[in-house]
Amino acid sequence: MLIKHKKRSDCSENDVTDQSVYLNRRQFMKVTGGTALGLGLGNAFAALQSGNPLVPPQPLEKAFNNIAETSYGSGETVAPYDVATSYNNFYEFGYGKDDPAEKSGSLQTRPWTITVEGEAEVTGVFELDDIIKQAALEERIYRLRCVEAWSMVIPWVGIPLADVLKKFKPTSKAKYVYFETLLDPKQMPGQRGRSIDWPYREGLRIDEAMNPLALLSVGMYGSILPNQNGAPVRLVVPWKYGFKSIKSIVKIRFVETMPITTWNTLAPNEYGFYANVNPQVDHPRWSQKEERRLPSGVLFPNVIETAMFNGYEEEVADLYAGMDLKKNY
Ligand SMILES: Nc1nc2c(c(=O)[nH]1)N[C@H]1C(S)=C(S)[C@@H](COP(=O)(O)O)O[C@H]1N2
Ligand SMILES: [Mo]
Repeated sequence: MLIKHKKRSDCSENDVTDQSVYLNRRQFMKVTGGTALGLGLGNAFAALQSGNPLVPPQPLEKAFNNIAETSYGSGETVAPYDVATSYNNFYEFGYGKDDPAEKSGSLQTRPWTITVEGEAEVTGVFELDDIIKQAALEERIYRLRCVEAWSMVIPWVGIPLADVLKKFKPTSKAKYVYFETLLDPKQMPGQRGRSIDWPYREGLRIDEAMNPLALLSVGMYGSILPNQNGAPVRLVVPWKYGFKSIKSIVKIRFVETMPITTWNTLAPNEYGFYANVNPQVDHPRWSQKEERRLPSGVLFPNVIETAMFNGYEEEVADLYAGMDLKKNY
């Protein structure tokens, strides 16, 4: 436990800062054409924030057609594509922020099946592409707030999780939904280490999973998910800390009792099952009152206040009515 614990903190405090400086520098040089001081810093920052490095480089394998736009996130400044795809947490490929982009290239994401088990009428093994074909894809621009106190805004493409789960007809005993990532140390070098009891596991209470905000994402920036972002299918639960948004899902199990989840098991006093974004409940080793909104670095720290439920209070507060959120963190 202590060893695992230490790795998490290494990554969250030292590495994060160095990497963000590096990213910011790259973005900065791009915007200013290499003459960083040619523009006032304020102008460069404005260009960075409003500029156009938002689109994935084309062609990016196959892009989706017929994605319904929704109003979620209009008015947000979306992270540049190369920030969202080069600063990642995906421990199956290593603990560094750049490991997922560097080491996930060989992950085979097609064909891909999801096994559905447990308290549901419809169970079995399903082709991901069949699930996608039957669904209406939507674009949802969401804030992603990592428990490590950085955040970014990402335009996801996906299916409301409720639409997918309802197809399996969960029974009245299905009080929670449990998710598992692929277990394959051959493709996922980080799984050759044992500091985490692989596969990565996550879960939601059934009413949380059915909330309209919860998304089963199969793409971002109008294209399929890059491997480092959890291809070919991941959760996005924007009112919770990022670790709830499990990547590369191969199993969905409807269960009656609260399932075992990876970070909660590793350090229960630091990472709760609920993991709702909450500026009033600090992590034992750092404050959760603020976050670095990426792109961010030494010149542009871009530190903002963290909002309750990551700003989605109106949509989700009802789920927790009467619960002590300091205890059920
Ligand atoms: N399977 C798996 N899913 C995961 C993780 C992981 O290490 N393994 N990291 C989580 C964490 S801590 C965060 S912040 C988000 C990061 O998503 P992103 O890299 O697409 O921004 O993925 C989450 N999902
Ligand atoms: Mo995270």
